[in-house]
Amino acid sequence: MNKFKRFTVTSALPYANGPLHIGHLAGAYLPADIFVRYLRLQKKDVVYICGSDEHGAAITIKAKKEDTTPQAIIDKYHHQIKTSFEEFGISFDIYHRTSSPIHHDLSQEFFLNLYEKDEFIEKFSEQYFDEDYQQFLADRYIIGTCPNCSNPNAYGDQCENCGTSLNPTDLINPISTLSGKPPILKLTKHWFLPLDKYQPWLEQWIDTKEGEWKVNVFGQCKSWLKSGLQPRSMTRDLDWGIDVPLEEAKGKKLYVWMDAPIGYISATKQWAIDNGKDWKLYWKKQENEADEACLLHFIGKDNIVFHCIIFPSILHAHGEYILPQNVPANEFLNLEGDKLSTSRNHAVWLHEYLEEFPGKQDELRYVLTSILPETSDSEFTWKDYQARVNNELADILGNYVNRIMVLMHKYYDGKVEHETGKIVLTDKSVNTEIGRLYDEIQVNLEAYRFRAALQSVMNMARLGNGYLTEQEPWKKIKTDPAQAKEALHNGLVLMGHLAACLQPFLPATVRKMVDMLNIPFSAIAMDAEMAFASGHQLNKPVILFEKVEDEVIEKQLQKLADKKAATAPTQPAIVPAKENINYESFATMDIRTGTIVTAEKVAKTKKLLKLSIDTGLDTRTIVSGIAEYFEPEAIIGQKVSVLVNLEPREIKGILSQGMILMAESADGKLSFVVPGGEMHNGSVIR
Ligand code: B3M
Ligand code: ZN
Repeated sequence: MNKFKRFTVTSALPYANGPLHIGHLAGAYLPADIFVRYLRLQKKDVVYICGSDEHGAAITIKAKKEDTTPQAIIDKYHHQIKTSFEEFGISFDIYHRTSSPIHHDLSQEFFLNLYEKDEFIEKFSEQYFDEDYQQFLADRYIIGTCPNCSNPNAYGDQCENCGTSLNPTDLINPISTLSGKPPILKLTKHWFLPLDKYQPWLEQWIDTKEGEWKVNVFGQCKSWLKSGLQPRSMTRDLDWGIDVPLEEAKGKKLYVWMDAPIGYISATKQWAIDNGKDWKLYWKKQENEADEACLLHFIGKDNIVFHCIIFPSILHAHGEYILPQNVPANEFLNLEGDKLSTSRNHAVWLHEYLEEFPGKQDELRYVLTSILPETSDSEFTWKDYQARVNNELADILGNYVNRIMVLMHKYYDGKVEHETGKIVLTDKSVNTEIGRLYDEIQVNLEAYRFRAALQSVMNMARLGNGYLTEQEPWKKIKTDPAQAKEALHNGLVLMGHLAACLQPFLPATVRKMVDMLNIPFSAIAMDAEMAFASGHQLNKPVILFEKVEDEVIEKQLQKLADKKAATAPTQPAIVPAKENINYESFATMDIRTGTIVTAEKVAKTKKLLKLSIDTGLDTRTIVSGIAEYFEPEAIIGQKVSVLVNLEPREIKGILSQGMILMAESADGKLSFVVPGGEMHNGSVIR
């Protein structure tokens, strides 16, 4: 990190098809904002880039749903998202949009650059086409049964059930989401990026990142490479997006994942124009490698392949651009025991939070930073929000600041006075501990461990509280006033350090602290000496954090419950009965009781668990699509019913021998089917 003087930091461009929720913040925005604020404190030259992703089926499908135009959708959500980010305090240098002409131009320039180098494979292939709508069916325009896991609602580009990435032609029984009818096949020409050709280069490059990139990111790249990369089409037959700049490609658009990452560059260009900068310094290779910028992409885990494989391939093929130094992707944030879901309205929406909790941005920043899904999925609950605000922000940080400020005013009318002309920290052990915490904060921040870094800052507040309790200036003021004064002065300097270290995390709180201290921001710069001149007058204390009352939390929980009720089907949708079968057919099924002995997630999938089951007959492996509902550790020892004579099937390279019976509720919740009484493994169910 230290070898770089210039940084280009990006956060994933949100699709302008809906508002932001706390999952977005915890994935790609809050960590980046903390990091960028830290870099700025280090006096690095940094540009922090973001903007709306305004192309692709995500936009057009939303437009259709709301019975309006794609343009209306992106205008509506771009402004809403931009405002929410601003109010929340995400400190982008620019929040741009991919519908801008500068972006269209640059994307076409990239395409032509690769085209002229003969990088693309031009291929005619048969693609699905909706005859009623006279439209090719790319990505989310087509659903069908996943060839891998039999999920009947897999998309043309990905099955969300098992995580496999697909081509529309992989789907079994494909259906157009436009007309609801089976599509026909029609010949069409597309331009493919030869990822297979770049594979050796990618392997070499990714290998240099071992140990530097997060394990989850590095591991996912390696496994993609291991299964072998295929050419990927960079063009689409769509009517919304950036025109493919070729005469023979009239009517075709660029694939949204080709243009969106270029959005980082076009946004930088716009920022450079607005601010009299040279954008090339932030993106292009330099004569001297030491002058090159450090490019960092903050994203959620579902975007890893695009930022670590596809976009780097495009940059590499172009040749003039730097590559990402790191891609610190986060895992997912859950909410109250359930996945965040836009369609089910199970979310804490940022614009609603800002409205209902005015002035409490830092409370949310604090709670989310404390639970960032840095290495595994994590969970937001309102009770935890309340506990962290009350017991940590208010009782530790707020309390410390308040004690210092109140006592300084009570005893000295808020005036700092010392015969040496200034006050500095005189307590050696406190001083040493602060130094150690500074190091800890720095090391953790530079390793993208924001949770740990914030903990270290809070430990500084704890240190202060401990010091005050030990010094008891409120007693010493009578017995040893000089000592009392020194203790409070030390405490005041510590408060200055605390403000300095909080800057990347809680900017609004720091503003209030700096106000109380009545000092300029430059006094809490990372390299500033923390001291107060004799005669300095402090301002009156203000309360930093109010406690969150139970009613507030109840209200939020009720709101989530109401939303759930509103989106849930009013009556449980009862699946229609199947046709009758005879007893013989039923009797061919051999169903037994068993016990789950081991359980683990199947790598690269969201929904699959690999189980070993004691069936009474043997202990066998079964792959089951229940990972979203059950933690592997939690179901060991669980009694289950097993169809033991189901033909073995290979799923994700694992031979699955049988099937666990599950009950499924109308809203898709799963539970195990188990006999009521005590049954030994191998008992027959009939
Ligand atoms: N809009 C996907 C997403 O929001 C996409 C990110 C683009 S980053 C260049 O998950
Ligand atoms: Zn699947």
